[in-house]
Amino acid sequence: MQNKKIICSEDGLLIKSHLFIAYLALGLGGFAGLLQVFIKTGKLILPFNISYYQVLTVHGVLLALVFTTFFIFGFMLAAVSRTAGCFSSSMRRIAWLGYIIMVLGTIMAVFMILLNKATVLYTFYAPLQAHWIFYAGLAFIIFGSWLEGIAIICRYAAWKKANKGRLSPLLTFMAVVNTLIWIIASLGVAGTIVFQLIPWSLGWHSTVNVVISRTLFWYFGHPLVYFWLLTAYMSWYVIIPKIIGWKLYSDSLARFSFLLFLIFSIPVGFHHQLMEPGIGQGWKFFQVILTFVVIIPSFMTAFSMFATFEAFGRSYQNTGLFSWLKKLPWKDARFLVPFIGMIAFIPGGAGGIINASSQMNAVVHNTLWITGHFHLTISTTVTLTFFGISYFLIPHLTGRTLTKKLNKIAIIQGATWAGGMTMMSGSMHIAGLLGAPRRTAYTDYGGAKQASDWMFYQIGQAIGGSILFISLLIALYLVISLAFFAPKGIEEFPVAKPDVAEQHKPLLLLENWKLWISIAIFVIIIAYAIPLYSMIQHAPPGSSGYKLW
Ligand code: HAS
Repeated sequence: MQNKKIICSEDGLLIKSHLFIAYLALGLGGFAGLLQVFIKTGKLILPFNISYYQVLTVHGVLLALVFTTFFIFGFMLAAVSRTAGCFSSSMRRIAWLGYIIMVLGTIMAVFMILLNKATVLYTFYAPLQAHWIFYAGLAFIIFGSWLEGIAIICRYAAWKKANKGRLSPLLTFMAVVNTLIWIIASLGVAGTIVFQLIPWSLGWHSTVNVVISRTLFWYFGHPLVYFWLLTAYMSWYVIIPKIIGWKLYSDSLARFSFLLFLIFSIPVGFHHQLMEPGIGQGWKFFQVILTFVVIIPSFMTAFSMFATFEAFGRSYQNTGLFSWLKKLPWKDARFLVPFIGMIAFIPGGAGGIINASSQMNAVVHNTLWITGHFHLTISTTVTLTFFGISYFLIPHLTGRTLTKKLNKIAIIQGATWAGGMTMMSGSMHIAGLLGAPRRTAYTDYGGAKQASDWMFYQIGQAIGGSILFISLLIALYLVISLAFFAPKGIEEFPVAKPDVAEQHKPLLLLENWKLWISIAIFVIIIAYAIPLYSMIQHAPPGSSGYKLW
């Protein structure tokens, strides 16, 4: 009889294929990152006229877009399969088709970057222009991911049909919310790619409406960061409590915080455009307020995690203010590595609040501070959580175990990542406050003194970046060992259960999708309809009739 707690092998193959591309992208993209920090010190000049910007594009696209999307869909498929049961063969076929389209799109995009025909960074802002194959590749990645999203939603619907009147498993519910955020948000970037950038790149139009394309990008770009974050939160809410030997803090709180993300994570893209012309101040201010609203579910998550850890520690009769901390399983990498990510999110989140604070944004925007911010959030909080997940998920799928020795190596991996990132991201934050610009290989516009101050921190970045690269190699060693060489055995996919005695049954209202999706769309329309209309109306002279170009 099949053990219900083990993901079935057909789903396993699909999930492993996702993780394979994710880690391949992480290795190559991480190597590009190492090159970057050295180019910035002025000590490294690449052969064959390879520019800093080309390497930066490889780094950004492979890490921010490819690593994350493949890992997240792989993990969400795993989470759904583990908690709602195996995918049917037709659902799995849809997901495989999506995967193949995504891989094809990745090859197209990366190939064009390597040919230096798409050196446009990961945000591919117009008027930087790439070859149309690069844009088509990105469109393929998005389209493929939608198919995978459909498979997830279908599995959820099948579970609901078979379990009428019951609340779905929490991890499956969370995967559905994250998928919805992804689909609604990526409509924006798909829109600019298909209707603006591809026709412009093919030469069908000689101009492009830059404000609209950037707005559609950021309509997608900010929920994109929550798509990354919610995957980490899935693990924090449901997996980490089980790893420490405890239970869910509150099923309804977790669901409600995810629904708040569904409603508020999308209509906030203007906070990336606060310094841009072409958008009314009032609309920017409105989206700044919404940005502060979307911070609330992160506070709910922080509260929930603290409560989980404290309740667990105190169950050992620890009465001291912090003595309960000693009881946490510090020697278990599946806990410690994501925990370091949680700690990093305290300054990372605070940095985000500074960025969002309208006038403060004027100080930090376009400086290395922002690069420091996202290396704390996506590259530490989220990535370390992904490592923590991989350290049980890969052996779970390959029928191997995380041995004591591998666990120790994983702890070293987390610690070196923390050390390297503290140096690199810390240097970026400080250099940014001193005015060092972001997305720039080298500049001395602040004068010689300024440039030498920045250089001090560039060296800090280079040392931190090198430690990080070593940590990345250790992570890849672990991934390969767990996939192919670790001893055979059964590694648990931990899923915490709610403590039914202690809490009320979560309301079915939390799964009233018509209600939540309608509210989300309503808020998006309020935040975006008038500003977009005005961008089309007031398109710059020389634009064509439709004013998209
Ligand atoms: Fe951000 C720019 C605002 C979160 C990623 N952000 C970026 C960019 C990226 C990025 C990639 O308003 C650059 C894009 C580019 O290329 O231009 N960000 C925010 C705000 C938040 C935020 C308000 N960002 C993230 C997350 C990211 C991410 C998450 C990736 C995963 N960000 C901005 C703004 C800009 C920006 C502006 C544009 C700047 C500009 O000018 O261009 C918030 O969501 C943050 C809320 C988070 C918290 C922290 C809660 C803490 C928790 C941990 C608890 C710890 C525990 C440990 C439990 C309030 C949940 C327990 C400890 C014990 C001791 C027991």
